[in-house]
Amino acid sequence: MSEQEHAAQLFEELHGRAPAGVWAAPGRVNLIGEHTDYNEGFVLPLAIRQRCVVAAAPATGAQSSVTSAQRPGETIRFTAADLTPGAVEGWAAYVAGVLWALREAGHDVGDVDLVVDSTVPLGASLSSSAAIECAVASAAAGLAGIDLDATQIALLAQRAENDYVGMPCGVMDQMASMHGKPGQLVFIDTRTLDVRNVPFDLSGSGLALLVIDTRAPHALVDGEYAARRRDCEEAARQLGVTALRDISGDELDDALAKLSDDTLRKRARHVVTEDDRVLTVVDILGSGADPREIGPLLTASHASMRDDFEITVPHVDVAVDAALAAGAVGARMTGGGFGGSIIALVAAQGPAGAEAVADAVRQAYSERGWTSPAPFVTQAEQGATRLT
Ligand code: GAF
Repeated sequence: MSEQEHAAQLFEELHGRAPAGVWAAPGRVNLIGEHTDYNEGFVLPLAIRQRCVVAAAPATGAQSSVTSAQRPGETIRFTAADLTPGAVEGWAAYVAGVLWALREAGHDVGDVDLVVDSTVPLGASLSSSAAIECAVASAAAGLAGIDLDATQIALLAQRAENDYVGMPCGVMDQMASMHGKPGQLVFIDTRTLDVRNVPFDLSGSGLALLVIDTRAPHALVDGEYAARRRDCEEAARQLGVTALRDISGDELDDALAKLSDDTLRKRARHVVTEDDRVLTVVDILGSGADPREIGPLLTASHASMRDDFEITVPHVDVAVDAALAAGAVGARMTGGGFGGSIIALVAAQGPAGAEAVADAVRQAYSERGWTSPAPFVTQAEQGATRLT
């Protein structure tokens, strides 16, 4: 049974009628450009196969209802018109937050019955939250007949996460989930919100993109994320620029000399060099050169996150080192940090292929007595869409 059939069936069981429609939005991996989005810089994510599916219909009762296929038996209810931040907590806050954000933006969204079913793993830095937000926003807008483009939905989803859930994320994850295309990266200028798709089909070059969910325990993620964001804003303030995006690689040394302490210097160096790496990767892939050429840039991005932005943890560093030692062309942590997943650009097959690299990481974890990681090969997939 397909995902949409599964979500629709569960909807029918719960509500005694068919849903009016089924929508889906995927998670993402970020190829490169980490913690650059809230610095108004550049990011280069791709949508992945794992996604959140939402079966939806206008509510028949006086309230909205939300049920997750991952938590059957638990239905959360609220009234859309009465929503305020904090009123709904836990996983359902991502859903309530989207309805709240739509209404705050002046859209006449009424109460809805929703069944959500997600294959995006939680806590793996693969944007399970953006997937549910974008799927619910697409469904709610679709049901109400509100015509919003992909970027408008991404911004509303981000608002839900910032102001309802309380996580001060940038806009990358929601934009990736909305704008993903099969075989294409989503190159985003987060200042202008211009989006350009960059071809990313590795099959012709004998390569694969391996994702390894380290399953490392996450701790203090939101607090550390907010702290990094504050450091970057303080560095920009001291440099007299709107955002670190405004410092070019050529100006970096002069800029670093003006900052008040080493922590701010390290944070700024990561962001400025990471923006440059994104642009170089876009040039390489856009020119049709061998994708292997991006490998060293991925690995340099990881070193920058480890040493300057200080957002990696031992599980992540061990996975990257083991992947490189096993012959990966490049490897880096992906996402916000402090755990989650790594990506490795690897040969599709052979002694340094995806299987061998995944095995090497499993072996490194087993030697340390750590929970076995969860590897999978991914490619660029379709962004949010209406399924039925
Ligand atoms: C998280 C955030 F949600 C994104 O906006 C981005 O900042 C990312 O961390 C780091 O690049 O996924």
